[in-house]
Amino acid sequence: MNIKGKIVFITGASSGIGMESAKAFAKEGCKLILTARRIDRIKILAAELLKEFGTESLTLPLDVRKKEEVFTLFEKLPNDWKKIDILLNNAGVGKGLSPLHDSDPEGWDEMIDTNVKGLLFITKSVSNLMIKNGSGHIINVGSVAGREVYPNGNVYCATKFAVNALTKAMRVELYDKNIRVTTVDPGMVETEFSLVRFDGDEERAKNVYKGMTPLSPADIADTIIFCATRPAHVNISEVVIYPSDQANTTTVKRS
Ligand code: NDP
Ligand code: 8X3
Repeated sequence: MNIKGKIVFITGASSGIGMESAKAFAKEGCKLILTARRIDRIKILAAELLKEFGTESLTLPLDVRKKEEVFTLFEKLPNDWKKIDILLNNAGVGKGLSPLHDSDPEGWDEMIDTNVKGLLFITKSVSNLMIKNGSGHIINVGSVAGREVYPNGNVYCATKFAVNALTKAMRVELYDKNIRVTTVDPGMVETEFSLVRFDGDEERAKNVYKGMTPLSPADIADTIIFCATRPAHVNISEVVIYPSDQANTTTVKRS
């Protein structure tokens, strides 16, 4: 399906998978609504995409955890940007990697508020617009952590299991409204994810990918574009994508 001219709303466009997906959708000729807390980054991205592909973008600062901020953003969206064709629910964080009994409840709040409640606030708003418009495609970025728990992943895994359940719920509630729902569930992808998870500890973040070849955010963006460009009668429901060096959440080949 040709998605040229379609409006794509992306959460977490300031880094990693969200940023690469923005580039990939721009290459397809889409119009973009780019959101994240780091507005400076998405403004630079929008300027680059305008120069390279002539992409029209709206850049909006947004913390998905803030319910009122999310709802107000959609109320204030200019009318010609309200026909959102594709939603990429990508914003997400991991905080810490230690047993539940040793981990910081503040990190739990951040993960639950961002990965689960943030996704809910955004989805409620966008799915109502899509229902009004009579069509749409919601693509959630889940994780293999939402399919298989690993030691010390506890709350992060729980949030991604929740995303998996919500994806299924959205599909049964929206399929008859001409809205497709997809989850793309990656294994290890080298982004700023580990840096954030380990509170800026670069050494520890680098070690996560030591001696193996992780996926790149562009690999995931490719997959997302594949899902978004299937003919209208095709819904890619779930994609699980691992690096070749990773067999499951605990089995990784390292040199
Ligand atoms: P990055 O840390 O590179 O990007 C995360 C993005 O989420 C940033 O753009 C960040 O923007 C945004 N974000 C975080 N918190 C908020 C918030 N409260 N409000 C709005 N935006 C927010 O990581 P990835 O690209 O790897 O992560 C993207 C998604 O992919 C996440 O959902 C993650 O769980 C998932 N994932 C990642 C994997 C990996 O190995 N990297 C594997 C499987 C899934 P800003 O800080 O500017 O607000
Ligand atoms: C993020 C990747 O493997 O640390 O979902 O859970 S992992």
